[in-house]
Amino acid sequence: MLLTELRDIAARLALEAGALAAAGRRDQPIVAGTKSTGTDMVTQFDRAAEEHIVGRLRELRPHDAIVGEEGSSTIGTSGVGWLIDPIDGTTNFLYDLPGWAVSIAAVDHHGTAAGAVHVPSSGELFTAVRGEGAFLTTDRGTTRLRCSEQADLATALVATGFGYAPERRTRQAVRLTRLIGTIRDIRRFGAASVDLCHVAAGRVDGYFEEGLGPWDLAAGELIAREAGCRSGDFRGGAARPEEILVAAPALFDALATAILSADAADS
Ligand code: LIP
Repeated sequence: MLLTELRDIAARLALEAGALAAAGRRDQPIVAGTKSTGTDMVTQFDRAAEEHIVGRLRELRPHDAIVGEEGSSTIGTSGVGWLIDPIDGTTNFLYDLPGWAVSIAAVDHHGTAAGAVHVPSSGELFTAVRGEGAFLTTDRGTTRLRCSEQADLATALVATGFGYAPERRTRQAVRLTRLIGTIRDIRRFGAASVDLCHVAAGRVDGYFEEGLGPWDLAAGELIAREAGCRSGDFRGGAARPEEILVAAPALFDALATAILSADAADS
């Protein structure tokens, strides 16, 4: 199976699931529940979108493993697995705000092989294949993504997000009060996969967050790397759901140091 075929499947299913969720949000009353905390939301459309994606993957790739945010878990035998966030940015979706996305990544024994992030509110489809670049497709065509060349922390625009647990969110906000004076400004869009695509597109110069799920970052982190961004944790290690920093290469070390310094000021 060529990696480009995995990308095409991810893209097709992200578009299908995005259309399904958007139509449901428009035409039906929303039924919301909670997961890890009282603000960690899930709707019937999160579940419906995941069920759609899983069903289609079983048709197209019956021997692959599948892990979805809303509980799907299938062991595979093919060496290929899928990480699904059927609606990333569920709070945005619940409040009928733009900026929620469908994020689908294919992984193999080398890591993330291909990924797609679809933002229904903008019609944008971000895709990447390992080693073959990252692209943005809209109704105006397809363009190659390149991250920014920002090297100056003081004029860097940085995206971030906050956890669902109030204590963690408070600690993250306190750190931000120490960081925000050292950068241009922050943006909090509400969906990690979209934040990562914004870095890939050079719309923000960096993004960092902690406490994500593997499905939040798998596709977007590949897209960002394939767009030339540097990816890691705050201390020189590899990016992981617990701690991710993605930024313009010339900015990465200064931003990582600033984040750690803001943390240290708290201890
Ligand atoms: C969201 C992440 C976002 C984070 C939110 C939430 P969900 O995922 O994409 O970056 O800040 O707190 O975790 O729960 O909407 O799929």
